[in-house]
Amino acid sequence: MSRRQKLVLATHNPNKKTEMNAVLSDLGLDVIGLDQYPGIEDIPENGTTLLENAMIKAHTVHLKTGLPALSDDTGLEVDALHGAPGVYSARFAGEDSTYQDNVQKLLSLMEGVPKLNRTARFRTVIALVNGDTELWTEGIIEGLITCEERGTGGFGYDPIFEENDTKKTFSEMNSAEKNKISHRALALQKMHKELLTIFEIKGE
Ligand code: ITT
Repeated sequence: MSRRQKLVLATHNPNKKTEMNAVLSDLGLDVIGLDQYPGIEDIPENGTTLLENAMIKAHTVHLKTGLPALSDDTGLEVDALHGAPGVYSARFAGEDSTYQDNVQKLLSLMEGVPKLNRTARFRTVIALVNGDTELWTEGIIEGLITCEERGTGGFGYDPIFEENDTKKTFSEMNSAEKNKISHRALALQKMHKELLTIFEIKGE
């Protein structure tokens, strides 16, 4: 049996889980997914901010597992749409919408919008809940909404988000490239430092 300290990732999204694991792998923790807790079904995200939703997910999973729980809530904020879809990114095109439905809805709302006004950002809030400990970090990356999908990697809105420095969409990057600079990676890098202290992990 593993004697490593356990950390449970409070997400049902397998893409997020893979990206979170990539940044956390060097901590030496036993990182567990919700697949090991089939009793925990979709958690209602009825908050009005990313932070509220991240806290709801981390608290729910901590309560049900008794383990330190790490959650992620992410939104794409498009300036021409006054910050939409934001906290509603997962269900932008409706309650059961697919990634493709959401991408198509966004592209059609942005039809005719000039490049100058296609600015957008991904924002991720990562929350950790364990007993009395409750903390969160944020990561933001700026870019533009493209006029059509580009690339094959990633998930969600990745094919239509062109990152400012590289001019590549997240779907045109391989996973190592995305995991170095993404909103999620930035939030996780900050959380990584907190985890070192909380779990009393000795750095090199
Ligand atoms: P959990 O709540 O179980 O973690 P979720 O997919 O419902 O998973 P969110 O509530 O945070 O996650 O929804 C955010 C949506 O934003 C998600 O469904 C994707 O469409 C999109 N998204 C999140 N991270 C993304 C990323 O790194 N690249 C592209 N799109 C992303």
